[in-house]
Amino acid sequence: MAQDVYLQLGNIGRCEILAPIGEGGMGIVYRGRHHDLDLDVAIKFLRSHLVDEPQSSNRFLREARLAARMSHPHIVRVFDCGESGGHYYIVLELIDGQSLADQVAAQGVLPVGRALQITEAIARALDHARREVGLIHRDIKPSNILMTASGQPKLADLGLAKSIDADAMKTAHTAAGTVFGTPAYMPPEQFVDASTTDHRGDIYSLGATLYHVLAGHPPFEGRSYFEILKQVSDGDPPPLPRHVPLEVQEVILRMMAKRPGDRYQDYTELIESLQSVQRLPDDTEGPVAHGTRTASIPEARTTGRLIRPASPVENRVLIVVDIQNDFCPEGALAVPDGDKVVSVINRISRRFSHVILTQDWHREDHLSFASSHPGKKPLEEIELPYGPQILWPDHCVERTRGAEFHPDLDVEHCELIIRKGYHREIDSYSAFFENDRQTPTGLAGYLRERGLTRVFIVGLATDFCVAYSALDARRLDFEVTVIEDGCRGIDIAGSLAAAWDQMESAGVIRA
Ligand code: VGL
Ligand code: ZN
Repeated sequence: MAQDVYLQLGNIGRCEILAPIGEGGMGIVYRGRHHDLDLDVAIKFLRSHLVDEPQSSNRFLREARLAARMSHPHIVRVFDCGESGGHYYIVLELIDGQSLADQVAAQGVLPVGRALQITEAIARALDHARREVGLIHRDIKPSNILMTASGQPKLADLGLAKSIDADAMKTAHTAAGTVFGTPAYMPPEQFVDASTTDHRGDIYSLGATLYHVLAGHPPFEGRSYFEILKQVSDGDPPPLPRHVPLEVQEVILRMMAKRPGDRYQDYTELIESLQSVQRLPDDTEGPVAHGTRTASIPEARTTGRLIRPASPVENRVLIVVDIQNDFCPEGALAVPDGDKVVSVINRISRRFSHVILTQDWHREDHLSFASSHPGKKPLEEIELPYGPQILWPDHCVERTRGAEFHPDLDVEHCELIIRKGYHREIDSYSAFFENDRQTPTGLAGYLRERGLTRVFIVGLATDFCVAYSALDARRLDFEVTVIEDGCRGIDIAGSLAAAWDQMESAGVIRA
C-alpha cells in the first residue's frame, strides 16, 4: 500500500509522519509533527507514480515556493519543502477541520450570510495572491477550501496555480492548449486553453463554489466530461433554492457569466458586491436619485431572476425604437436627420425574423411636457416623485399624426409594438423599464419566454430611448448590439458621447 510506504518512513525532513489524512490530485497528505517548530503540521507527498516525471515534481515544488511567498490569514501556509530518498514533500499548516465540500456533504447547505462571508474571505485571499505573486489558482472548488475548527476558511492546493509574475514564468509554464481543472467548477474558457485563463476564471470558479454551498450541489453536473462541458458552455445552472435572495443570485450569475468580460473584472468590484448583499435585506433601498442633471443614465433596479431560457433556432431580435413623425424633421421633437434611418432600418429588418417596434405614446397633459408645468421651458429639468425628469416639447400625443410611425417605415413582419409613456405621471425612455427605473414594460418577459437572447437595437434617439433600452437590456443579461447607422441622437450638452461611453462600458456592442 502506497500509504504504508510513507508511514514506514517514520520521518521526512524535520518531521515525524503520523497518520494519513487525505488525498488530492497530485498528492497524499499526512498529519505530522515538526520537531524543531514543535508544531503539528500537514505533510503532502507527491504521488509516487508522478515522482519520475520531472514536470510533475517541478510543478509540485513550485506550488510550495509560490505559497511560501505568501502570508495571508485565508491561505494555507507553507513551512518547508524538499526531496528525500526520492520522495517529494511539502510541509504545510495543519488545518484542524474539514473541507467546505465535506462540510456541506455532512451538514447540508450553509446559511446565506455564512456562505457570503466565506466567499468574501477567499476573494480577499485570491486578491492578495494575485497582487503579491501574480497568482491565478485555476482550481477553486469547495474541496480546496479548508475550514478551521473555529470556522475560518483557508485556501488550499495551489497545485494547478500559475504565476504571471515574470521570473516565476521562466520555470512555470503551462503549454498552450493544456486543459485541466475540475470541470464542474471550471469556467468555459479554461476548457479551451488553461494557459490563457486569467483571474476572472478564478472569479467564475468561486461563483460556482458559492453556488454549491447554497444549493448543495455543483452548478453543472453530467455523466461525462463532455456533458459537463456542454452545460458549462451553453447551459444555465438550475435555479437556487427559493430562500436565496435574488440579489445574491444575481451576484452568482455575474461571477459565473460565460464571457470573462461580463464578470466582475477585479476582486475589488467583487468584494464590494459581496459586501452589499451581506447587508440585505434591511438597507438595500438606496436613496432616490436627486437633483442635478448628470450625463449618466441611472441604473435600472431590477427584480426577477436573470436566467435565460433555452435557445430557439433564431434567437436574434431587432428592436426599432420610436421611428415616429415627431422625432423626424418637422416633428415636434425633431432629431437631426431622424428620417435618414428609415431606409436603413427597412433594409436591416429584412435580415431579422423577429422585429419589435416601440412607440412613444403620451397623453396630451403628460408630465414630461414642459407645457404641463407652468413657467417651465423645454429641456429644463424638474423633480418628479420617481426622480429627475427632463421636460420636452409636447410630442407623440396619442392618436395624433406626430405619434404615428414614419410613413416610409416598412417592417411588415413586426410582431409586437411596445407603447411607452402612456400614463400621465410617468415617462418611459427605455423599452424595458419606465423612468422610475423599476416598473417593467413586459418586454424582458416577452423576449425571455420566446428565447430571444440576442438583442439588436436601432432608432431614435440614440442618447435617450435607444441608450436607455440598450443599457437595460444589458443589465437584464441580454447580448446587445446597437447598430449606429440605424440611429440618430438629440445630443443635449454632450449626452450623445456620454451615452455611447456608458453603453460601451456596459458591454453593448457598437456596430
Ligand atoms: C424620446 C425624449 C422624450 C426618445 C422620447 O425617443 O428618445 N426622447 N421621449
Ligand atoms: Zn416622449
